[in-house]
Amino acid sequence: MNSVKRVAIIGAGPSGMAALRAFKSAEKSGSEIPEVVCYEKQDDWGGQWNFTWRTGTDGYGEPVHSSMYRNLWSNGPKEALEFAEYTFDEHFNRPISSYPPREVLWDYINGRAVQSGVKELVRFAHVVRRVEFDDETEQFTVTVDDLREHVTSTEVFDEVIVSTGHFSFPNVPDIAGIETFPGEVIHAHEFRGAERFAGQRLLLVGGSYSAEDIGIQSHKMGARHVTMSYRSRPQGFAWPDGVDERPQIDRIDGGVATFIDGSSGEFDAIILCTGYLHHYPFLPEHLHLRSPNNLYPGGLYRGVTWQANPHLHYLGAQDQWFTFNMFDAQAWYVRDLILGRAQLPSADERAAHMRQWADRYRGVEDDAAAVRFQADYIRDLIEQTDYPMFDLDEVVRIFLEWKADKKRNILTYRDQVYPSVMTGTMAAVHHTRWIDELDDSRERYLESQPTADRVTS
Ligand code: FAD
Ligand code: NA7
Repeated sequence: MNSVKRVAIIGAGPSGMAALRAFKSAEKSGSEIPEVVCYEKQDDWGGQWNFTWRTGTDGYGEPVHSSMYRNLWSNGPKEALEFAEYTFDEHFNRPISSYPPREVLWDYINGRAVQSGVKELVRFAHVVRRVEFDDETEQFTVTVDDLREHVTSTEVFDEVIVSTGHFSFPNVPDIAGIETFPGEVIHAHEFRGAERFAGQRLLLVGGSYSAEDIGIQSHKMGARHVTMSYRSRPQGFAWPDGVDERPQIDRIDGGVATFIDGSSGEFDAIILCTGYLHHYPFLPEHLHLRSPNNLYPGGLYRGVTWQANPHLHYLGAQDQWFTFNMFDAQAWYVRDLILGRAQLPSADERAAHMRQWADRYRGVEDDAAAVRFQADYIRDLIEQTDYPMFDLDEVVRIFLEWKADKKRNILTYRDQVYPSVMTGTMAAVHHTRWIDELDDSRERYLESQPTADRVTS
């Protein structure tokens, strides 16, 4: 019998890549590491950042994973997501702006993973179909389809890390009368670019990041009018002319939507920006996380380890203020549990720890408290491992400045710059304002960028 522990990582997006890097870094520092296999259903890594023009199904007939669109620029400052042990300075060798476009962030994630030499651990175009746990052997059987060779195989693992993300399976509510709408109805998951909505009256359903960003992207690309319909509370930004917010839709009759305040409007297209489902079709119900999109999903000790079966771990399952460096903090901790460097407390102790954090989360009342909650959560993780601690309070400060910049002007916040928490380097002011830039490519972005003082809105 094979005595080396085997670990399966499912998904090679930023979270899975963080797990790969975590194991490599332990190996580099002289630790013996388990046999690690990462299954990725796409041909390349990067998860959401691996852009595809496709919608619906991919070239293998699998559900398209990424919800990103061509013109996406980071929606938060890069200084808040920077890896503590692979900085933007190290990757780009010069200051870049605070809100890079998608391709540039992919380049950064890819750069670190390539530097770690972990590509050979990933089986690309391999989709995980089923994960089962045997209570007697305390091992998982993982069933995988090789999408290129059309071969199904099963392998046995001691630990499974689920890093398949939770912004891929659309939450699609029914809306009274929507079947009578003559125009196009899509979910944000299928939105790839706003050019085709130029001249149109758009109705976006939802009041969070997707509605906000698809709304202003569409405005930038010449939509005639954008209305966003919120369920709980308006986003409350100072929207430019041609963009407004209304409460929830009461009903739709043909091209006309009526809102619950009695107002109505005529629209050409509807985009449902109504969020995503935690959906893990390869997991049986007893291992399957079910949660709304929030900062402390139930059932996960320290936000990562499945309480009912601590050989199963989830990375990146939270709603995300922090992203890449939070995935690192989680990955380093899970790695240390698996290596035995960190001790897993008893089930009762874990439950008490989860209760304490869940109670605290219930007390979170506004965005500032939410950011602090996630910062403290990350601090708690990093304190358990050798991941470099960084100034989380400074990241919180940057997040709050970002929020204030957005309030001041939703169209110029991406022109602002912040200092790196890791290196102190001040970001460069981008050569072109976000609202004027129509070429989002890496090449265009990296054209010479003068460093200048902070842009004022
Ligand atoms: P994902 O990136 O979703 O990666 C999961 C991986 O798992 C994918 O590669 C997928 O192919 C693979 N996979 C799924 N199922 C299987 C299976 N059964 N078998 C094998 N492989 C599988 N974050 C930011 O920091 N800044 C932003 O500006 C930002 N913008 C965003 C915009 C959109 C539209 C969305 C949806 C998200 C955005 N995010 C942003 C958050 C984003 O979720 C994270 O940055 C990050 O991509 C999450 O990484 P992940 O690895 O957890 O999941
Ligand atoms: P979010 O942040 O989960 O938000 C989903 C939004 O959809 C939120 O405003 C919800 O309203 C709204 N929603 C959900 N169901 C309905 C129904 N039935 N009717 C009306 N509105 C509804 O998802 P996003 O896509 O915006 O963002 C996800 C990630 O993608 C994020 O991390 C970004 O980085 C990009 P609520 O406020 O709950 O009342």
